[in-house]
Amino acid sequence: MSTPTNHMPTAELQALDAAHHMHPFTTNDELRDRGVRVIKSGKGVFLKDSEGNQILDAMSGLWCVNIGYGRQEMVDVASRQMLELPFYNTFFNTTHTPAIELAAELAKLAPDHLNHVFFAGSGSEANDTNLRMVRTYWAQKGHPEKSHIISRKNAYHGSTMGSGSMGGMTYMHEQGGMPIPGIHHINQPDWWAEGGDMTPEDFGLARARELEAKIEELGADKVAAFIAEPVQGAGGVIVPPSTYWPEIQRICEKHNVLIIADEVICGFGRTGNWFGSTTMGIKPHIMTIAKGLSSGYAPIGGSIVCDEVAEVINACEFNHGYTYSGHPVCAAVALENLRILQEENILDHVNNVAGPALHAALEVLAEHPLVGGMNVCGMMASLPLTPHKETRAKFAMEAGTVGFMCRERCFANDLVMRHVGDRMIISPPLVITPEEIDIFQTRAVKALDDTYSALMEKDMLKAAS
Ligand code: PXG
Repeated sequence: MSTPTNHMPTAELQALDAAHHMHPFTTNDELRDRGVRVIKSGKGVFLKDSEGNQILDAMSGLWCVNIGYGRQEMVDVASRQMLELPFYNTFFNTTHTPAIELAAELAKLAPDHLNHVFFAGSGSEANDTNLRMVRTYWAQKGHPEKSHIISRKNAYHGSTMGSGSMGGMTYMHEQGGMPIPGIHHINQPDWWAEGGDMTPEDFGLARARELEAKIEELGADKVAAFIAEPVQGAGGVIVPPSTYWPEIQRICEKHNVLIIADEVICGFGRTGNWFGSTTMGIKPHIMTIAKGLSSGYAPIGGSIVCDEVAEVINACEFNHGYTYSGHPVCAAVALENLRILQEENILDHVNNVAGPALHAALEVLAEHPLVGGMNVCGMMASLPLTPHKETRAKFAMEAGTVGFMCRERCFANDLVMRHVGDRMIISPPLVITPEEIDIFQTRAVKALDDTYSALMEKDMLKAAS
């Protein structure tokens, strides 16, 4: 078999999948019993499954297909590059044109002081690079003890030992010996769930000042870096209050702590600028990139590094790298993606067309009796579900039960919305049109109505005491 066969009956594909394929973040036995959904193709913002359903993908795959599915230009570039040079490494005094051009293009697009790129195959790998790079930076400067990293609870930075440890997902830490030593987590700026009676502004300041308290507890001479997503994605699209990031920036500058902005979701137009750091007013030393860098057409990630850190790292041998660092096919595909984003003015589309239309649709959805508000930044959003709008109450049953019910009803209505706990997540391809946003709204209302009816029927619309 030279190419995957696309015409086996669904049941056979499901049986083969269950027999041989171990899915990430999945209880595979349960999935086998439920039957996996087989996705066959994609065009624009729509997916087609093996039963022929046309599903609107309001998650861009996994927050990544920014330019939409099915772009012929991406295919052409990949095939040309595969013929010309499918692989060569960048380890031993060699380089190649796609890696050179992509690094230069990223330096042009990134904020002024960020001019150097270390490539990886994914966001997780890039964050492992960052962990070693900031520690090496301080060690080279004569401060090897300045090695601790501060991150946040409920952050997502990847699934490898380093990135998973920097992430703040406790259910990940429970398996396999994470977090590794030297990583600390402070609370997240989630006003909706944790702000209580405070104003968002006061809450934002209070949460930022937890960073200062943690730095003082550890000693500023021990803290290498603070890592955070400009807007938390996998944690539930948590848009920080306006006071949060300016205070974080002040604290990091005061205590000489590097800032790693994890732009894996926020980068490449998702928040309306090239990078979420610009949207949030952050001046990072390193930005983690992946996902939207290639719109998911090829696996590639990296770290965009500031002049100051690069100068120190470039002066030593940094014993780190991946076979596929700067992979020529992936780099060529990423370059083509950046060309499309620029030539088709997709950021203007986000800011003037799709963003406002999505905002309007979310305002309608936020009126639904099951929805307790909305968190939105550009083209990423979440709708927290609640049994009681006024008090932002949680449900009486285990967190995620209602979110999961809603996700299943979205799928049944040919819509992909992911759930994080009891929040519904929206992060569609940036190229989505207002007409497609109307379809999204109609299907989302139907899914919310269906969830609401099911909750009423089962007497589950109860708040936790
Ligand atoms: N940083 C951030 C901010 C991410 O969102 C990573 C790093 C890791 O990237 P890789 O390419 O190694 O996966 C991510 C990935 C979800 C979900 O369910 C989110 C991610 C990955 C898988 C699932 O929301 N984000």
